[in-house]
Amino acid sequence: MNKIDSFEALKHLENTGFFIVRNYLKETECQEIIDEITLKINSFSRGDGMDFRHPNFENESSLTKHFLMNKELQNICDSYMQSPLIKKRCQAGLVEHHTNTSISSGGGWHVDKRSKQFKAILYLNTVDDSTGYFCIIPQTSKKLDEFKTVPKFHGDTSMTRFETGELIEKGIFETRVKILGNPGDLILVDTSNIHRGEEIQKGKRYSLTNYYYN
Ligand SMILES: O=C(O)CCC(=O)C(=O)O
Ligand SMILES: [Fe+2]
Repeated sequence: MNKIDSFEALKHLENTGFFIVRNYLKETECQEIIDEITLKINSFSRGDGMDFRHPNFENESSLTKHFLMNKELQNICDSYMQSPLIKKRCQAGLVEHHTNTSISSGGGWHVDKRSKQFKAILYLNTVDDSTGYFCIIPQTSKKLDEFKTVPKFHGDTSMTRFETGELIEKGIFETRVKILGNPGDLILVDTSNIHRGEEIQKGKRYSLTNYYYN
């Protein structure tokens, strides 16, 4: 398991909105977690992108619990957020390709919140250009007011969803960073930057996501 250079991580989070830690978890451990997800898949529900999600997988898997309770990640979260943690949970996700259906993790360009939000996303299998990679437009959190938002559903006032067309028109779509990776690669991210899970073109993507609520 690789240790995180927290100075670098905090600097990158501040400057770009994300930081990648390669090879954070062993591939054998990732496979164990995939096996646990596979066993429990009937208790998962569909997310916004028609992906499968379990909101509290730490209750089903000790390796997942260990990932959620990781002190190193918590310390980076504390330093970055500069506000006390209220609760945390670990979501397990499976994005699976189906012909003629658009499936992604999260469904389209969005921010989770319009204010700082720290998350840690762990890829459990190989994520290439066609397996629903995480994608982020760096340095967007401080200029959200420049973009119009679209409601997620009738009456939605969260102002968290954006249209691809507008991101292209305003010239920031081109600056997006596609995060591909191997099993065990970890993404630390401030999800108040515009991001999405890309639509999956083939195969499956398994991941764990730590949610930290401050
Ligand atoms: O898992 C991903 O690639 C991103 C998911 C996401 O943005 C979300 O669930 O808010
Ligand atoms: Fe998100």
